[in-house]
Amino acid sequence: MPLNKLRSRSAAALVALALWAGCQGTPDDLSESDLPYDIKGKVVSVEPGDKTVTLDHEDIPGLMKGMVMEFSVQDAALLEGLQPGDAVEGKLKRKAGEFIIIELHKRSA
Ligand SMILES: [Cu+2]
Repeated sequence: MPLNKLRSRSAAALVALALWAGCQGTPDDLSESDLPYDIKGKVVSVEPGDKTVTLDHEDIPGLMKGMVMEFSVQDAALLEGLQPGDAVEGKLKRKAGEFIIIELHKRSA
């Protein structure tokens, strides 16, 4: 129940953000945030309370080399069931100069 509440609240926030971006965003901002990157790596640590995950990620072509770094996730639910050491893959967007993970799941080894 509290989780559902949280989800609908962040969904509402996303809609508000999307509306705002539609009104205020320059074409440059839109192309930045519309382009998702594939990401592959290994979970180093998971912080659902902060909606962040630290990944040891592989090279992301056109974006960055492989490294260990912390990412924000769009929804804490994306982190459910993930543990340090899990091999994962997902999608990453750039939003307002920040990286945000919009999809993340375990890779079938
Ligand atoms: Cu990185």
